[in-house]
Amino acid sequence: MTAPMTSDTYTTDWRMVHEFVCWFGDALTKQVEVVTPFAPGPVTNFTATAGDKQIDLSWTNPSSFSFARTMIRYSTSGYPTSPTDGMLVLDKANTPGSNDSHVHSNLPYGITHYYAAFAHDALGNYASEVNTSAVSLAPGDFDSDGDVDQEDFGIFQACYSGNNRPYPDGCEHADLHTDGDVDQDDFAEFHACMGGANQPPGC
Ligand SMILES: [Ca+2]
Ligand SMILES: [Ca+2]
Repeated sequence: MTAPMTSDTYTTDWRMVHEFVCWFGDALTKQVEVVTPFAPGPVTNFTATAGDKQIDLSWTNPSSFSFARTMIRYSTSGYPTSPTDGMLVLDKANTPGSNDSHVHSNLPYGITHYYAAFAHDALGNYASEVNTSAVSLAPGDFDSDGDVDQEDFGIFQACYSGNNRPYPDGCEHADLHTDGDVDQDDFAEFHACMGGANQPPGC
């Protein structure tokens, strides 16, 4: 018997059934009280880190025993204010107290993304929301100022390692081809994104 979703006192009649067909014997009436469990605590350490047309999200799930999943929603006009506001990023099951992460990808660049995380139990009781935000970057905009210009090219040159050679620490964004080096392939992608100072990126 599955409890109704709404907390209340319910009256149930119980009878025996023979061969799954014929009811027999007296009915036994029982009152069943369905209570609402406490919502889990909110997520903690909710952070958004900007990347190339993506935003990396990470958070820690609450240690509450009733915790079942974390729902993350977003909007580009302001923080979602409820579990039905904004657009869904994910609704992900995990264990209480676990660390979790997600890459929100294929985003338009240069736009602030406002996130709200709602931990909840299996019955849809939501914790208070936790917010974070980040601006998605254009590929090649290494100094995060909205353009791809000579200053970014200077950073690219400092990161240049050559074919099949590992790039220096802190240069992962310059590996536009994401193959472990910063070489001619990455330059081709960088060059396609160059739009000049204070201009929209070309990619
Ligand atoms: Ca730039
Ligand atoms: Ca590369």
